[in-house]
Amino acid sequence: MKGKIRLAALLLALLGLLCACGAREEETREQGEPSLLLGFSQLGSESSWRIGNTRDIEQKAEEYGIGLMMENANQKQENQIAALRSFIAYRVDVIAFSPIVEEGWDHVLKEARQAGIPVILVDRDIVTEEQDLYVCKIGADFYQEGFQAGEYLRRKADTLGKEKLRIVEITGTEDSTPMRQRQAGFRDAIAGDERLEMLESVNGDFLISRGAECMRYLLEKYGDGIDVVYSHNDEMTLGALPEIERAGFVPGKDLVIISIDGGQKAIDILKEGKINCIVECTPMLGSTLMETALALKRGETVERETHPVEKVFSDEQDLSSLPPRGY
Ligand code: GYE
Repeated sequence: MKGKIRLAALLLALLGLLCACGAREEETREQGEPSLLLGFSQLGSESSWRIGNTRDIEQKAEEYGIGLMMENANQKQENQIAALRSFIAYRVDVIAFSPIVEEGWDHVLKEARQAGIPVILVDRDIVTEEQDLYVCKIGADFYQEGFQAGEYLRRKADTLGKEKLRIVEITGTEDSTPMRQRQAGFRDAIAGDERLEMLESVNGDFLISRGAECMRYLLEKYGDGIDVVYSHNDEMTLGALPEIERAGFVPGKDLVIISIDGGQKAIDILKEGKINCIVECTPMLGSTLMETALALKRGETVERETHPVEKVFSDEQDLSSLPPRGY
């Protein structure tokens, strides 16, 4: 008798589970939007940009009524790949991720394609021969950011009336899209300008601590022979500034400081005159991500690339009325 009761209970539980799964498929929200489960692999928490990006995605998922499975990879590609595999196993409706580096994604993205789960690249890009491994990319035009940084420096050289400006570069994570493209854009913008000479490029991995280490190394090597610091993000700039002051130089005056991101802390320092130019890179990609995921769920086609509009803030402008940055 007991065996029969247990079997009946098991069958009931199984039936309930099947109904629930079926329910997730058919469940729709009041506005008639389909229910949607989004798996998002975030690469880490290395900067205020990244933390702002994570917060924005969480907030917008809530606003749009989208189920969000967020995994933080703590700067490790293998953790991102494991997260993507878990999203596939869970059969999420859409996968999105911010690839820490550009190479090494084909295998796991082929598994997502095999499972019929669309993939959205957020913030950064990948390099692949198979363009159908992802549906679209939402994020900044990093080449343009680098180009704008170079354009600013050419204007600054005019203002300073200098015949020679010697530049050091502190780059972001090796082989990441922002590192490769911010470097390329900057070099293309200054190419042919005899006044502007690249001394050396060192990798600071988008981290405050590494930005400080890089600046210490460069100051020990070049001393007062550095005229410009081009840093790929605010965190590394914030690490470099105290080292410049410790060496007896005034950032923003003895050395031109150019940064990228535009978080509140760096903007405040720009207003103080210790940074000369910040190229904006907004982390607020959540709304576009949610709208794109919902469009895919509805079976609509979406733009292949979506770039946010971004500004340049510098000592050429009156920044007193700049609203709070939110990251
Ligand atoms: O510039 C930096 C973050 O991928 C645009 O990554 C992002 C970059 C950003 O660590 O602060």
